[in-house]
Amino acid sequence: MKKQKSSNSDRAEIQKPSDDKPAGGWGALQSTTTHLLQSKNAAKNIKTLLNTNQHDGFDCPGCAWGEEKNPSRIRFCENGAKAVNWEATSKKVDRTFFAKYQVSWLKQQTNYYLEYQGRLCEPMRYDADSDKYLPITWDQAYNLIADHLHNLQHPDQLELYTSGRASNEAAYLYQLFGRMFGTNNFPDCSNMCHEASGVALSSSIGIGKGTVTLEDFEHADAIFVFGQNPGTNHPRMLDTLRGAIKRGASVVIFNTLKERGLEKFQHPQDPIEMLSNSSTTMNSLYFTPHLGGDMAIIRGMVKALLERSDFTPDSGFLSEHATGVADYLNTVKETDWSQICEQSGLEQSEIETAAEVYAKSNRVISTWAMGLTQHFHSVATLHELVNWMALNGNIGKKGAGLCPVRGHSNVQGDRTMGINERPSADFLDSLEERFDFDAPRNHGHSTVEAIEAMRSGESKVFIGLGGNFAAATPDTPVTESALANCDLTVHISTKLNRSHLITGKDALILPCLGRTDIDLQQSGEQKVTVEDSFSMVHASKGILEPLSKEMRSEPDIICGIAAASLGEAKVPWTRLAEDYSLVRDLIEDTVSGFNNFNRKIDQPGGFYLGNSARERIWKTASEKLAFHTHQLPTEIIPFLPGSKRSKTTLILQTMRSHDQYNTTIYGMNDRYRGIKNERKVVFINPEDITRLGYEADQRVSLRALWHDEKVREIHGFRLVPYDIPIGNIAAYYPETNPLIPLDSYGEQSRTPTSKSIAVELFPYQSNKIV
Ligand SMILES: Nc1nc2c(c(=O)[nH]1)N[C@H]1C(S)=C(S)[C@@H](COP(=O)(O)OP(=O)(O)OC[C@H]3O[C@@H](n4cnc5c(=O)[nH]c(N)nc54)[C@H](O)[C@@H]3O)O[C@H]1N2
Ligand SMILES: Nc1nc2c(c(=O)[nH]1)N[C@H]1C(S)=C(S)[C@@H](COP(=O)(O)OP(=O)(O)OC[C@H]3O[C@@H](n4cnc5c(=O)[nH]c(N)nc54)[C@H](O)[C@@H]3O)O[C@H]1N2
Ligand SMILES: [Mo]
Repeated sequence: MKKQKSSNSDRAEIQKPSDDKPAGGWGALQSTTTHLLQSKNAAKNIKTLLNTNQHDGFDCPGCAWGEEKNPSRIRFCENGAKAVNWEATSKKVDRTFFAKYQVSWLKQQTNYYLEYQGRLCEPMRYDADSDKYLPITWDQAYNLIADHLHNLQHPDQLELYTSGRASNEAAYLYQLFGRMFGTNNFPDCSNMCHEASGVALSSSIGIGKGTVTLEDFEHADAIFVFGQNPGTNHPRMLDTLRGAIKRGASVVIFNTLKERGLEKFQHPQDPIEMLSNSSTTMNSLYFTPHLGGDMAIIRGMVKALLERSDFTPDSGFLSEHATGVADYLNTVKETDWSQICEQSGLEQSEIETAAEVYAKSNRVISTWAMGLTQHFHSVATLHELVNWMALNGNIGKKGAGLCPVRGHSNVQGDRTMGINERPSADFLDSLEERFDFDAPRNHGHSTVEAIEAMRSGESKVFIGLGGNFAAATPDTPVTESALANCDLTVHISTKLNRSHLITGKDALILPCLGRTDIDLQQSGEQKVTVEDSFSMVHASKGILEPLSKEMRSEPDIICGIAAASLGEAKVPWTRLAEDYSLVRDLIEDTVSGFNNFNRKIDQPGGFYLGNSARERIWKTASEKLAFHTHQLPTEIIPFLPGSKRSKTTLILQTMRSHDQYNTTIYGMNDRYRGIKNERKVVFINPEDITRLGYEADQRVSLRALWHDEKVREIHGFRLVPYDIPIGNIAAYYPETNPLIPLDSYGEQSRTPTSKSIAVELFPYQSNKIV
């Protein structure tokens, strides 16, 4: 029974952070110090931090934001420090650890507990009889994998997952191994992340990457930031935005939540701001639309622009470079303001104000992240965004352009290296020519398709190059049973996580070196390379002595698996593992933009890969920038029968706290949102709490609403009154992943709709499993 609620509105006060401090600043410094000291490895870790993102140091595993040119600056942020610290622990998960615990016991522990136990130190194989992981030698592990692969009826029964921390060298070897084995099954984290950006940008501008460089931010008149939370997820971006604001540029934010980093920011490396305890106000305009409302906002801005007497589209640019413009503008004219306002949740006047900033700015940059990419209509939204930006020629012009802000530090590089279930024919041609084999030409599986294939028994072996597949993917029980259905699961990992506990009939954990570790091979200490959000490729070299001699590098492990399974006749795997510069030679031979690769990575800051759209060369079918025209979606959540919708239906977004890195939980606080020592919270408008008959702080259960009859529920979440639009709620991932149906994914992108989940609340009964 729901509690009848009287007007107890004093309790339903909106959650305020415990202090009103700006993002960054003293709070960040204090938090960095705490994390350093807690790591029990302070001296080592301070040395490590000073080497983050420095020439001859390692690339920060935190995020994919680019590096400023000024070499004297310290180049880490609070959350980068947490990521580095987490990896550089002195705690070991070795055979003694595994001898103590059964897998069924470990399964009961939290994600935080599992990773906190330390670094994986030696290869382990699951033993079903004792329900424990037992040590195995590397050679035995490679041979076991080779045996399983030889037993497959078809190469497409193998799934090769990649998480975006893998270096270019590791990713290149991995895809080469998979394709020589005969499959394009390369599901990756990108399928759950910026896939919609890749799909939309490729079809609009002919390349699936952002067109700006970091320097463009110094010349922009206006920066529009859609659906991202840089204060937590890309803290170094705040520094860039702050610089723009200080020189008078406008920053316009669209975010369903008022994120503190986007409101106020104190720079931890600016002595004046720190001493005077002042901060920079981070935006000129801040709008809080409904989840999934951004396409309507952009449509509204274009409509407002067309209605302004002082704005005319850049007809020179459009006639020379674009197709489909008239169709699109007609559709905009036909779209009613009422639909735009209802869907976006913004007033017409608000959208007009935002459009005015665009009209008055010669150079506009747009940035975005998961708030745009994890919806049903994400590809359509990003097409709309490109159309709007192109209207004034804001692509391929200094100080202007498109900036999808990538997540994992090398997720963009992994795609460049061929981690792609739909590789281009050109890329396969060049592999075939260089290595003399027939590459598979059929499309492989994306993440959702891989889960479906393992679930049905069609795929039998899963190998994960990093990541935490079981926790990061949707419909958790379904994914877990899909993994458990495999004949063999293999995880190449730095830390123990949930995926290792969801074992196939046979299961291996292969411990690898991380970014911070020294990688010593036959030819000496190795470096690897990565590509940031701005297509800058640079080297990364670890500086810490590895915790165990039994850890191997990712390239070494991949070469070991490949040599055991394929032999060395066509590719000298063992030689490649001894000297990564040879891998870079192969990359140079087969991937465009990497001429003189080995030489170019020696220059400080690395080198720019280039971007055709930035040069106004459009590699689309029409060789023009293609305007794609879509109707606004009729529903933010389609496929939900009318009978399942009611006034109690809420739309849930799942997002990151300040103390997590995807499925890695560093701590239980979310400082900027005022949450302490807990993660099971639901951010909700106080009016919704009252309307639905609950009280602030009450614990509730959440049930997903979907077209099938499957029960998807999670229990025991505390209602936190928050400044969030009515009808919209927010909670943390991965605790919420059981609510996302496997077949709830974006049109064309197949990205799970992590920011658009229809749910209803129901009273929590404490006997429910939490
Ligand atoms: N410290 C840290 N850094 C990280 C990560 C991490 O977990 N921790 N993860 C990395 C990865 S892989 C990624 S992909 C990025 C993720 O970076 P973000 O995309 O910033 O991550 P989320 O936490 O998912 O935040 C989504 C933001 O979009 C807003 N939002 C959600 N839906 C909508 C919408 O429909 N419209 C609008 N306008 N806003 C919306 C939310 O309120 C929230 O502020 O960060 C990377 N960096
Ligand atoms: N509900 C919901 N689900 C989401 C999202 C969301 O916003 N909401 N976001 C999605 C997004 S954007 C992404 S990118 C995915 C992330 O999905 P993944 O990339 O699969 O997950 P991570 O949590 O980043 O992976 C963490 C694990 O990687 C391993 N690891 C860390 N460093 C290294 C390394 O250097 N090498 C190797 N081999 N292993 C390493 C560690 O064992 C650690 O446990 O999740 C997606 N899932
Ligand atoms: Mo991501």
